[in-house]
Amino acid sequence: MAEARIVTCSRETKETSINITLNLDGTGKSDINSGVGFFDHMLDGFTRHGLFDLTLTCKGDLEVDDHHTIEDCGIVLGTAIREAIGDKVGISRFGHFILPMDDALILSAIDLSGRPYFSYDLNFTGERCGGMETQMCREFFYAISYSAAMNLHLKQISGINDHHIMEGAFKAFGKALDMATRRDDRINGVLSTKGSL
Ligand SMILES: [Mn+2]
Repeated sequence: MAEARIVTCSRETKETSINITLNLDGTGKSDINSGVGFFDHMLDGFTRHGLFDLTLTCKGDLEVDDHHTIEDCGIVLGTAIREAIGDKVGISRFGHFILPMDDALILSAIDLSGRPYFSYDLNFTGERCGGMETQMCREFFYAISYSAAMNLHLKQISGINDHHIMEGAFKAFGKALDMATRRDDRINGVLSTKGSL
């Protein structure tokens, strides 16, 4: 039986106080309270479709705006992902998904390479979805990419409705991350010609 890949990460600043528990081998259960309802809805989709388990609480300075809350949740979730994948022995490393959600079609591709890279091509027409600024979608995934040290591409192939575009991106990311973090019995050691990642 392979060891459990469950980690808890906390981070406290003058702007936010965040606690996250992530299980890479979950069943899609989430208990999320960031203080931003729409962002909770996005993280719920990520968790459910990635088949992770995620508990997240954030007390952020929402009296300012949602920026610190969402960016810092990205930093802590990315850190949890990096810690949970650990030495990357026996995992698939690459993951991708093209997720349709009504009018939206979103591509997510991941390499858990240890080298952060971020490419983002989502285009929203409105400033907000519920209580979340659409600009914060980019900040969230950028924070994930550098704190998890992953290569992350997110691309909108089509889409009209902002809610569908953003939700499609979170679900596509969850599906791609699930694929990249899967253990494969055929892989001995770390899947790299260099021998480490
Ligand atoms: Mn929705």
